Amino acid sequence: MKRSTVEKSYKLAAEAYAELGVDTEEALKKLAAIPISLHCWQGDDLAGFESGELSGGGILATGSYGGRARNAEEMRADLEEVFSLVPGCHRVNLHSIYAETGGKKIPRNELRPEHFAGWIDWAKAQKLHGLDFNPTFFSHPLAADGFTLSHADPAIRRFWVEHAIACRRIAEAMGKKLGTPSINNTWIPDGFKDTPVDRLSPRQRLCESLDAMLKVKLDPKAMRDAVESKLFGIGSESYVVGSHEFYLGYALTRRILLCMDAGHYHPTETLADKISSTLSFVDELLLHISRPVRWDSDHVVILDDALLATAQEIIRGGFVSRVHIGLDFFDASINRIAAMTIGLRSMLKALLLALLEPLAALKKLESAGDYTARLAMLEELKTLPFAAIWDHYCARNNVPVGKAWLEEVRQYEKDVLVRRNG
Ligand code: RNT
Ligand code: ZN
Repeated sequence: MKRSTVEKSYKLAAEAYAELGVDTEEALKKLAAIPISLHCWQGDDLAGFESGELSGGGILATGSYGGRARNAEEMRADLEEVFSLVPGCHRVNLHSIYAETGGKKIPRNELRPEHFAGWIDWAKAQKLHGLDFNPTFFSHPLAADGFTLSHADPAIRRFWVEHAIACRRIAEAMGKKLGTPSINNTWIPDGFKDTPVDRLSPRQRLCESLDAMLKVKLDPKAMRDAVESKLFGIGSESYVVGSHEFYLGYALTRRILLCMDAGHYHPTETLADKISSTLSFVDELLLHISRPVRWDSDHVVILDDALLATAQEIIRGGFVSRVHIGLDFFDASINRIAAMTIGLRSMLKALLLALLEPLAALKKLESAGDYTARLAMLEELKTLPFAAIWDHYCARNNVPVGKAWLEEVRQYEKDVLVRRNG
């Protein structure tokens, strides 16, 4: 689209919003201040650099699209490409399996910040908003029987507690070097395929392990802990140790962050409704924005009703400073750069749509009991000229407007991705 068309459309659209009392410039300013944490693992289908098999907890990338990143250089180049197609300043979310160990096999409980120096230097050079982190409790021989921090064997538990502590220190180093707290998120695959008899003991062991992990006091300005629950996984259909209730209680009593993943609840539950409930008690949340299709399928995030409702809750509730937004999906059946770009752009569109609501007016209607007008307004808002505001935001951030980003991805695919074999 011609730049002059984008600007003309923006002017008209801004007038339409202004009629409702919405200041589009204000909305764009607010949007620019919301960083999204882009998960690196869409870039390589969660393979990591340890040369191990992906396994555990039913997380599985399906598809065989060519060109996945095979090492840190390739992954960083791909991420740079994504960020060149998306407006704003964002974060990257790493797992411990993305350590750079110079070809040496470092046991996970011995990982150190130096193994992430390449990532930290890159994040600084790229002027990223920051880095986030995750210990990796899957794709490992000591996780092969489906238990890690809640394992009945104390030696295996100990190994994973040491890994957890090692990762917390790495997150702290990231946060210190980059000047923004790194959120270190703990998700474990632990659970039973079939009906357990003793549901309590694994949870007691998990609690002890987490307490041992948190005993090491680190600088909250540099790192924060989050815990992520799950309902079930492949191989843990009947029982998951780290359930929602377990971690809600844990996060509350230990004053750490609760991580909620959109795919980790019963299919008719919505993440959106959980935000104000949990924030009534926990200080901060980490969200894993995903798209469950019939199950926790981790499809690429798109601008659907669920995403919009989540964004609306964050904005309407005034929760921007207490909600950390991370993406979590992995689809190996399409171009991975496109997958990340679609996910990031969709998240930003949802936030912008939410920021463009005439919130005070809507609240007024609600408190006056005028539910007729509330419904009417919410429906009218859906067809306001949102696209013109979004296009203008992309143009002024010097990223492609509309579908033009896809041409750049196609070019990158031709120049870079097809040369990768595997
Ligand atoms: C798995 C969780 C978890 C992972 C990542 C890779 O069900 O959603 O967040 O997707 O840690
Ligand atoms: Zn998740």
